[in-house]
Amino acid sequence: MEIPDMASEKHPCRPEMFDFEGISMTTFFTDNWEKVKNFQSRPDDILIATYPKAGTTWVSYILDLLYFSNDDPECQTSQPLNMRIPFLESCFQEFSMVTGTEMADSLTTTPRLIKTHLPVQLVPKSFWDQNSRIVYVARNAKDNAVSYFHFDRMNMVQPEPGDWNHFLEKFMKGKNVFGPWFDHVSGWWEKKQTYSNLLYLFYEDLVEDTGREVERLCSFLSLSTSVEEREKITKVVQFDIMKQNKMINHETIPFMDFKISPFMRKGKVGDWKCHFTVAQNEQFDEVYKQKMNTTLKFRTEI
Ligand code: PPS
Repeated sequence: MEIPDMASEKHPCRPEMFDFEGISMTTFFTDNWEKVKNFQSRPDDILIATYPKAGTTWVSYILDLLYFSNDDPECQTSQPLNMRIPFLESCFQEFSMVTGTEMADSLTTTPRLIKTHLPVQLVPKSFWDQNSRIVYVARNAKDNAVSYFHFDRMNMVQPEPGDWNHFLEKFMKGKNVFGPWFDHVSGWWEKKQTYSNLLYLFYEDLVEDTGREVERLCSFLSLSTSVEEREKITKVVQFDIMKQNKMINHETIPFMDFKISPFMRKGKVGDWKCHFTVAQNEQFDEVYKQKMNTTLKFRTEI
């Protein structure tokens, strides 16, 4: 099957958004919904859950290395990460890609690492029933919004973002694919209070001290990875090295246009300062105060 060339800024195939269970979605994440909803998790599965652009790929790669670098180093240099870690709700069949559920069902690894951007209330029930382990990664709203804006510019299967001001308005209203950032990060934070198999990580902590966060992951997952191995992993998951790694940097994905923006773009905390005007920042802070009535605290600079 021929893969359509999606690398054009004004591509007619950019999807419409619609309301799905109270969340803005595109058909790429709802077309396979019955199978997603009824997905059978296993007790040893590890679900990597994030709002888009919060550090999914980073933590996915760290987990992949922690579990599989000794068993199958060849796989890591020959198979893109997105072929090894299924994106549960994804359904890009028109690009000859198997659905996330099919890929997860056919995974032979133990554990299975599975990625999702679903808000907590839409996660398939079996993950809770099986008491699967979950790693959630959250990123401060301002940097998350900037990263999402550039992603929507370069990813032709995302809705057209418009200009930065338009996108930011949409972000504040929670009208992005996978819904409001505010509800996503706080919904998962609330869940953590009652579900002990959930580790809640912050992108800013990963940038500040990657090695410490790798150690935190090992401790949560009861992994006895040696200090040497952890140090090795910490080195290869640094931004500049990951950016050069074709198996990780998403270069193999047909609908992303790297001429517009790379997937591994800046990898910084505080890049929002290069995008927000003073007025936008004040308005954003006001909206943030209204929507974030929670104990959850983020750092917008480190
Ligand atoms: S996605 O599409 O939702 O899976 O994207 P996701 O992987 O969650 O987020 C992409 C952003 O994470 C940055 N990133 C990193 N930053 C620092 N260090 C490392 N190693 C790293 N790996 C990925 C990536 O650059 C995107 O952020 P921005 O701000 O756009 O650069």
